[in-house]
Amino acid sequence: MSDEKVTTDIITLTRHVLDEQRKHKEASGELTLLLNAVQLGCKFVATNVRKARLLNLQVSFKIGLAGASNVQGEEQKKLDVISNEIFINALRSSGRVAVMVSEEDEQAIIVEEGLRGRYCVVFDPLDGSSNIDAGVNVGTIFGIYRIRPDSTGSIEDALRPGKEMVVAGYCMYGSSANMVLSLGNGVNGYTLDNAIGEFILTHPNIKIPSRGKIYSVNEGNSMYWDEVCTEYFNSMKFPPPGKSPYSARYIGSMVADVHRTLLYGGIFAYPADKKSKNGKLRLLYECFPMAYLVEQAGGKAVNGTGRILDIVPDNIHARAPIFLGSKDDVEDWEKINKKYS
Ligand code: AHM
Ligand code: MG
Repeated sequence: MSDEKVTTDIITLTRHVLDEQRKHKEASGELTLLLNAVQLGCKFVATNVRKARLLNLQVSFKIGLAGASNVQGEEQKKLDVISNEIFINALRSSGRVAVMVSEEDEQAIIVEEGLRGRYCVVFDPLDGSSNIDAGVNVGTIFGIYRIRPDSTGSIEDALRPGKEMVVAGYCMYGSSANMVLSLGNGVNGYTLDNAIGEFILTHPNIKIPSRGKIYSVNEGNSMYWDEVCTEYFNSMKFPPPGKSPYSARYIGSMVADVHRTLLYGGIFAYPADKKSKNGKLRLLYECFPMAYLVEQAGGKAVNGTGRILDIVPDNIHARAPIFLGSKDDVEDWEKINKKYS
């Protein structure tokens, strides 16, 4: 035997969720089974993202191009299409899901009767996939509602404010796969240990700093901004004497930009502007889960008129402007917004 110490008592995501549920409420095990399906989906997508990246280094075609053929001359499916199929299959076969809403599908998916459970899952299977060829981190974003007591599963179960979600999370596929999850009592981060195929608790109780030093927005849109955004982001770049300006960081992949914001603080924004009247990001499976995580970590997430999580979506692919991150930074934006409204 070598002298290397082996940790024999690790906290896996499943163990942690069961422990937390026991502390806070009755654990029925239903949600744990559903989360196992989510974990399976994330592990499977992580493997495919890694494979596709490797393939991209080996051959000269772009992995993001549908219709390109691989070395065997077979048709390549786009990675976001594959990821969507992976999630739909994992969720459906768990027997715990009644309704699914995916960014990739125009219509909500109602699970057939024999397999139908009591949850509604909204997800973006592979967000940020447009810049995947550059090796940028991408991720899966998801939110889970319990279906309404009188429902057997319909689109109405998804058209509810984000504050009614019972779980929100994302998995970021980078040098490792990182799952960040909230069941409504704080936020925890888990890292996939490829050797044993389990997510291990590595970032317990994530708290977002109350003020950060970073702003994150697509400044290429600044010619379309209104006076609120112009004044706010100028105030970060040209602070009063004695204060340092903020740093700019914008990856263009929401999971990566929000992950950094959760860990380091600051503000991430995708505002409405003259070109995109409702912003770009989708409420159900982009804004809601991220707003939920940020609030659970002690931060704020607003859209311009109020809290993101209070919005009642009028369609499953509705968009909303979003400003999220450190409490003080978001409140500074709200102050300027109030001045102009
Ligand atoms: P997608 O769902 O088509 O991948 O688009 C969402 C992505 C987010 O990850 C990111 O925050 C945003 O689009 C970036 O948009 P832009 O390139 O306009 O700055
Ligand atoms: Mg997306």
